[in-house]
Amino acid sequence: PSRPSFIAGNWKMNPATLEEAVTLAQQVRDGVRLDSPARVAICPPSIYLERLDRVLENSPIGLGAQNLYPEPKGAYTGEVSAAMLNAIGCTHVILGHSERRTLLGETDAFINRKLHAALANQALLPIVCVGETLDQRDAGQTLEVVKGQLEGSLAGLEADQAPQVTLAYEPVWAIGTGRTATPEQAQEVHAMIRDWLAQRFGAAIAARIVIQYGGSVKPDNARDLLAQPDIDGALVGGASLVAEDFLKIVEAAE
Ligand code: G2H
Repeated sequence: PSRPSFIAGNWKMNPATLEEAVTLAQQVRDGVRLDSPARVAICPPSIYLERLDRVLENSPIGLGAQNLYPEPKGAYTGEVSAAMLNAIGCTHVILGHSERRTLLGETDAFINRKLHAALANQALLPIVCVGETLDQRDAGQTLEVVKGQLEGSLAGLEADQAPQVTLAYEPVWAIGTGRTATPEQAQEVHAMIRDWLAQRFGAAIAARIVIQYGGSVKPDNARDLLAQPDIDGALVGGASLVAEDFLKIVEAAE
């Protein structure tokens, strides 16, 4: 398929100090080949973004935030807008991560507002996360849950905007648990997501949309996951905090 591989590091609330964050970003920057066919981004805590934008200057590595607030400015204590992220050099933003859905009560409707805020701000490319819990999988509801999340979080998205969106399928039961979906389990859901996208936007557009897998991606399982026809990249949590591991996952995508 004519889709680039895209590996993004979701640093979550790590590392603990700015100094460590700078070192990690430098190691990633220096380790990714300039001519790498894979797209690469790191998504550090928002407080580190401005500093790390300087580290990544003149490198092909994207800089992503982990969240935004869908209004341009105003009385939203603790929040940050799409334009603010853009102004300090962000190229990407993760939206609707399951940790935010669970710990902070984010709904598909709220994620959808964030999606439109990111896209209205031309240069901020959203990574929209979806995925089922273990109870939902065991109850045979995986496909219906993921479809519901796609419908809600991508509501109102126009076909011409759709290729700017990256989707990340992250089964909640595989996140940070060391329990990865098998390549076949992941591929099954990725194929369903691609079908849904084809029905919604047409097959040609669906074929261009990058779908990442996330959930305990490590150097030793990345290659098999990425070999699946509809797995176009990875959203990497824990392993993105060790430059050597993250770079091995990037290599697996090349
Ligand atoms: C899933 C993933 C990154 P981890 O949340 O978004 O984290 O690789 O640690 O499971």
